[in-house]
Amino acid sequence: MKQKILLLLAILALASASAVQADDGYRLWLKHDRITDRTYLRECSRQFGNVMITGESSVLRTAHDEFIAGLESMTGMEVTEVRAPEGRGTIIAGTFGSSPLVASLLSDVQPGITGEEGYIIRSFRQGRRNITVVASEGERGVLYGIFHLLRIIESESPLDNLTITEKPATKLRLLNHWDNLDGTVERGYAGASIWNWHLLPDYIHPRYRDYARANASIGINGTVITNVNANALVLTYQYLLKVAALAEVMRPYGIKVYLTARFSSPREIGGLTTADPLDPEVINWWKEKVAEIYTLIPDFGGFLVKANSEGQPGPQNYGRSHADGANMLAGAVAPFGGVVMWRAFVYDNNVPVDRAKQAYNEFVPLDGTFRDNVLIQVKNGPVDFQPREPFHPLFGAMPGTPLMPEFQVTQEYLGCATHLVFLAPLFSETLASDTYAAGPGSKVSGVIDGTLHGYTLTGMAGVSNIGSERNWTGHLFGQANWYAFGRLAWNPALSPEQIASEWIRMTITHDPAIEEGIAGMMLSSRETAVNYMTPLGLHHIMAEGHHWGPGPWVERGRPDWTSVYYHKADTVGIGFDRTKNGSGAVSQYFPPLDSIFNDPRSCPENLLLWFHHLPWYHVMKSGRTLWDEMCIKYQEGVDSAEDYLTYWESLEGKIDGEQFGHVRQMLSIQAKEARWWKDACLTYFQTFSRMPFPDGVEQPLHNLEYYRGLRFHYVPGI
Ligand code: GCW
Repeated sequence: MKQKILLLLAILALASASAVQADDGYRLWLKHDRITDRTYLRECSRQFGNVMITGESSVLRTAHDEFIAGLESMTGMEVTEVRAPEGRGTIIAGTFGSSPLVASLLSDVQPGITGEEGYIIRSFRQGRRNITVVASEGERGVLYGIFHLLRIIESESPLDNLTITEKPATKLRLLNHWDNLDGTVERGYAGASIWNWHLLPDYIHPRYRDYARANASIGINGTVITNVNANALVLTYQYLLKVAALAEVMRPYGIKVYLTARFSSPREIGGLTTADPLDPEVINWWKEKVAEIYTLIPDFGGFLVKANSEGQPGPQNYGRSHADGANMLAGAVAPFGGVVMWRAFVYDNNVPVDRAKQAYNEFVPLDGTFRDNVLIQVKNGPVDFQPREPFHPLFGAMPGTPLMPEFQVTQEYLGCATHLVFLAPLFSETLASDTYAAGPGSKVSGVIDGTLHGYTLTGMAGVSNIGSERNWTGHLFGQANWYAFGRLAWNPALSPEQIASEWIRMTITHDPAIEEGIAGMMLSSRETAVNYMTPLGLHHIMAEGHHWGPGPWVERGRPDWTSVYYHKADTVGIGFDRTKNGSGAVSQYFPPLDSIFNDPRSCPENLLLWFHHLPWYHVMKSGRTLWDEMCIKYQEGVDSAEDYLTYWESLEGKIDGEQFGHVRQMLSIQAKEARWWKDACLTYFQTFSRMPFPDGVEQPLHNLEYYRGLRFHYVPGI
């Protein structure tokens, strides 16, 4: 009897071990599931049976551990660690400086080709041996090369004759966390902050390491761990110890920690009576504070600052300029190699005629006056992370100052974490925009990577969508946006198609037909969201405060926080006149863009109402009236959202059950909310156009009063 029970238990244990692990999303794109294709497995063992990853530094040790763990998990192989190439296949990784073997195998590589972070992966035969080399001038480069190789294996791509040379386009590839010290996350929709400030520095949650690892795997090399609406407390010794503990976890993954600096800190925690950046005591306070930080965190990255914007303190409180403020902080971090990222998202308390113009007006006159270690961090568009904006006119307009773009990975204006909106197309649209700053072909990406104006300091920031939910981002597809940000910060020229394909293969499936179907959904999803939220250049018409859901009727409060300020609908027409006869914002763009945007006939229709106030009867390229076109766009958005759900339902049983169920529910919410957006916006705008809905546009489910009367409590993210 006892034996029988033991046997049964053993069988049960075996059965559960071999059952497919339901995918709760925690492992992100680093699932490293066992590869089933036998030919591929044989190839792996031919190439990588022996491993020689040398080097004593913590980053190289990480590269070593990651490769072996990843390979063993994907192939089941037991690798042998060797001191010289052996057997059929050996992988050799290291820096040119620390591994004489690497240097001799790649003796043709000129210094500077990889830099500290780039890498070369080459595979070739040496006699009867297969050799794969992963090499860089810097240890981080080796780590990134190892993650690249793991990505190749994970997506079961060919392993022979690899000749890969990669070098990141930007130096600072950073996540920005809008995480507060009380554990909430501003515009965060994936649960509480991942930083447990209460338990730090003594308790190191395993998530911190997994976070660092995920970031390193896509080339992110820094993280600003606190909200730009900053709390001075984080600069106190008590909190700096906590920050230092986090920095320690990040270090082996090549990730530096940065903090947001509240400009009034000298007053709030320093006992001074002023925070005037030209005051000697203030200057000295920051110098000492910075020295204290570097004692605790020798590789501290620097500060990100939001000043004189939305109520944050700043140098203008003392009659000083943004440059005075930035340069003072930059002076404090300069001796330690730190940087200051000063945000251009500024607008003051005097409501401007056109908020879209303000950053340009304030910053262009300061061009060339910032210290070398200052970057100006500019949102991708001139208003605020809308589903579609033109690129920010500052790009190209500050040749003497490094600019780094800030993208929003968290979906503040794109359905929070509930809507599937793949953001690579949005990011790429900005990066590929031609600024014409130095003639045609002066793309935003060329500003950012420094080639256009010769910036030596370059970077890209993404406002994180990460929280403490098990799957990190709330929506499984939110992970794809984190992934896309990292990949584009590394290489802004990567296509959204390629990024989607990599992500799907590592996260969901290798089945080519399903991959194609899911990619189709992802790649169209941004346009779908634009259609059901803000088609034809509409913007900022979402609900007040939480920004979730439609609110085109919002008209109370500070004018440039209302919707009516932006859409300006009236019985004649709709749209914000930013032409030369209007606010003149078009003139902030270089010729010929200014004229292209200025004329409704040449202005791209997807930005039409951004730049023009046009009559409801305005004839569009399709031959329809503006009103009809707008209605049809809204309907298209709803139809596509419904198609996504239908398509996803066809995947039942073909992909992981937990992924399937999770996304199915999210898509069903999205389809419902897409209709809500359409119905609310169209019933509202119809009160101005007084025109009927054209054929093919479904009647709204409710009347305008119903939509206006909806109230929501405790929407996350504020
Ligand atoms: O988009 C707005 C957000 C604020 C945010 C601000 C900013 C952190 O609604 O929540 O504050 O932009 O970027 O500073």
